[in-house]
Amino acid sequence: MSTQVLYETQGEVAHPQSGPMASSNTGSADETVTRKIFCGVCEGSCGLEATVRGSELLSLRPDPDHPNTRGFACSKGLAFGAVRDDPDRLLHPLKRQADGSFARVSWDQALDEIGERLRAIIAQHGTESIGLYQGNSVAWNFGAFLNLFGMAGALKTKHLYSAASIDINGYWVISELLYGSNFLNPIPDVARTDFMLCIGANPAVSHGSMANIGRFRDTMMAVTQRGGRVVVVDPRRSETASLFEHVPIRPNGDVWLLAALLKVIFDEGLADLEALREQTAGHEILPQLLAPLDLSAASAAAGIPVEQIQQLARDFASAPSACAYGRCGMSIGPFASLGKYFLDVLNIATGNLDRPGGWCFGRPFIDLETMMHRMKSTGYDRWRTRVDDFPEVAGTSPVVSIPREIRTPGKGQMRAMLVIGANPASSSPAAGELCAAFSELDLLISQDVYMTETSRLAHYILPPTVWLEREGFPIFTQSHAGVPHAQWVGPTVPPRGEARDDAWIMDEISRRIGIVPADFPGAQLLGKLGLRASPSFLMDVGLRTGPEGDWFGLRPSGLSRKKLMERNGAVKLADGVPVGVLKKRIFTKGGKVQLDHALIRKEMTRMLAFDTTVSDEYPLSLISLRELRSQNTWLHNIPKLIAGDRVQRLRIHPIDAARYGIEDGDPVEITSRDGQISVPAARVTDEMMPGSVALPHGWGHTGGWQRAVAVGGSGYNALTTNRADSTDLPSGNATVNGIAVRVRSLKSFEAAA
Ligand SMILES: Nc1nc2c(c(=O)[nH]1)N[C@H]1C(S)=C(S)[C@@H](COP(=O)(O)OP(=O)(O)OC[C@H]3O[C@@H](n4cnc5c(=O)[nH]c(N)nc54)[C@H](O)[C@@H]3O)O[C@H]1N2
Ligand SMILES: Nc1nc2c(c(=O)[nH]1)N[C@H]1C(S)=C(S)[C@@H](COP(=O)(O)OP(=O)(O)OC[C@H]3O[C@@H](n4cnc5c(=O)[nH]c(N)nc54)[C@H](O)[C@@H]3O)O[C@H]1N2
Ligand code: SF4
Ligand SMILES: [Mo]
Repeated sequence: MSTQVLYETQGEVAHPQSGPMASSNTGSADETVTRKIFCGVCEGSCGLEATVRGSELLSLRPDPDHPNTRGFACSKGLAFGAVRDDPDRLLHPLKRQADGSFARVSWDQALDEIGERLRAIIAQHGTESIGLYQGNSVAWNFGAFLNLFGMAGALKTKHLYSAASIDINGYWVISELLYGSNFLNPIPDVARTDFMLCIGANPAVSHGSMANIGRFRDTMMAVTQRGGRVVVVDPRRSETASLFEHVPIRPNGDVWLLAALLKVIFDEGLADLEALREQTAGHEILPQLLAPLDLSAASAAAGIPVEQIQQLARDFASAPSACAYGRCGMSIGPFASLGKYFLDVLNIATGNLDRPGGWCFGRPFIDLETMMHRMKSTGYDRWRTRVDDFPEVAGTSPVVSIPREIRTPGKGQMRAMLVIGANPASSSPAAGELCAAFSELDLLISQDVYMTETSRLAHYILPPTVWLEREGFPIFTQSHAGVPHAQWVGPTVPPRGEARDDAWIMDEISRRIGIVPADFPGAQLLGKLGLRASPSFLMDVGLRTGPEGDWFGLRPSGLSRKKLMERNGAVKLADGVPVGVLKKRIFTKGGKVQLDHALIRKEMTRMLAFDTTVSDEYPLSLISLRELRSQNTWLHNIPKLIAGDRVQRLRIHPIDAARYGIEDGDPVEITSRDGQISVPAARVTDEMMPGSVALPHGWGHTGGWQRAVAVGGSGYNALTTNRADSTDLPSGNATVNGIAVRVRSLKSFEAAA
């Protein structure tokens, strides 16, 4: 039966075989046009100006008129043309041959064969044997995002995995408990705050995560310029910490610090009880929860003197406005969920929730939080995973479980996996074990721009468009923008080669296994009748019937996809984040933040019993480090981004370097309980807190990205574990931070060789 698409998507019309280029963003062959777009590499979502002639991208520059980023963009976004035009980019579907090499095949052949193999697996083992893996890049492709959750829903598989479970699952859990939705996450109102406490985040390099504060670094600088304070808590004097007051902390000590700050606040009567009564339910739990905490034990675990913790608590509580913000440094350790709970409680208990300069809810232009809540696509612990008994988080299972889900026989054993825009062979814990398990699957498919450490293991590699080549709106960051705005753009340039939108690829695979990649009531039935709603149709309806929408003409000043796509640039919705919207935004009983949960009490007990002593065998604590010109495991193939003497370096304090016989520049061996790697060079620097060492993740490439392979290095995640009991238990989020290691110099071995 031929299928009718209710509404044309740019993604679909942009494919050469399925119609002419009908995009408002693409110029004709000889015309030079400049389009205002946004970058789809990281959560900065920076406004860019692209100059295009035909299919040629002439330049990318920061957009000075973008309401949020106001003329800022980083080297990665500006260099992205080189990714689009990378000679190593995959431009045709590839199929693995018997000898392990890959051969080019047509889309029809790849998709038909994949369909056939999936149907056979489903016939034998059921749809619950099919796995899906969502990588970071899916967060910049609304069509892929919707189709992915749609496919998982239609297949009724629990094998939906997300890179979020090596990143932010703890945040999803706490947001569900406190505010009633995984995806309703307050952001720091940096632009108006008097005091910013920045814990385990390095926005001067990362440009922010779960907080899309345009010109993040400058906005933080402005806090101190107007007489406020910024305190950065980090084991390393990071690029951000070096600009402000720095409080060094032992890796994974944050949960102790945050609990201790709250204890001081309650013990000294500094809590805003009125705010707690007005905005929350169950706040009585807090003093009880904190009673057994011993400040000196917390101080030892965090490596911060008691007096300093007390002073910080008093200063934060007495600031006219304050926000505590935390990111990766406190979300990829063993108490990520409890730490995030305390972070939010610190904001709430000091009267800073939903107040100017505090911890605020953003203003998305498409209210996805409400849409997803209504469709019940958010939640926590509605079911448990088969092997490890992890609670589900937003419909996903944690990546740590993948090898066990592949290897444990029984109903629901995973047999096939579609990996979309992820490189788990490098980014996931115990990466070596994951690769071995992947090779045991009946079918592994990878949608990736490159032949990466992961896609080279696949039976089929399917080449996606990059963000410059497809329609988009900032689906993931629109709720987190410091300056709320709306933007929706068509493809800037046509796809290279045979690259296709990830969403299209998923849709084609879905068709071949007889499902509609949609998870709303009636979607499968409508699909059988030949009706499929495209992601852009669904999102447009969401926009038009939402708070900023045009209500199909009833509110002429409102927004629609068409209006936004016709406009060259983003629309500013407000000067800053809204305040006083708590009751309107949250989904919990009585519009109150729910603070009392059995889970939190249990986690507190676990934390108090946790062994924080340093082992003699593995005396150092390894943390991850992000660099300006990397993006997790990719972008190392771009000459401009890898220029200079860039190699993977282990940072170590001079005291530790002397103790372990390491000199600046030495190659080093790093050993953990779970693995051993060597990295090209040490950087001896007092920016590290003694006892901790830092290493960028996502290096040590194999596969077809030749320059990336040539720069060497090793995968950080050979040192990490996927043991279920090593995770942040409530969320199953992997612990890849604060890994106990020992190090030694390899210089003498090199010299001898
Ligand atoms: N240039 C660049 N930008 C990126 C990325 C990238 O790879 N490169 N990745 C993107 C992604 S996926 C994300 S999630 C965001 C992350 O955004 P951020 O979290 O802001 O970035 P990180 O560099 O991971 O910052 C974590 C900081 O925590 C510190 N830290 C490590 N361990 C601890 C600890 O136990 N406690 C405390 N308090 N601090 C600790 C580290 O030293 C580091 O400075 O960045 C995004 N932006
Ligand atoms: N040790 C350690 N491990 C970590 C972290 C850490 O700090 N330390 N950080 C964690 C974090 S925060 C994250 S978010 C994860 C990231 O985990 P992943 O998502 O697995 O890693 P990325 O490197 O972001 O992978 C992106 C992949 O998508 C491909 N790609 C780019 N654009 C597109 C596209 O449009 N479509 C498709 N189909 N593919 C595309 C790239 O080529 C690349 O292979 O890693 C986690 N792992
Ligand atoms: S900060 Fe992120 S979004 Fe902004 S230009 Fe750089 S890579 Fe792109
Ligand atoms: Mo991330």
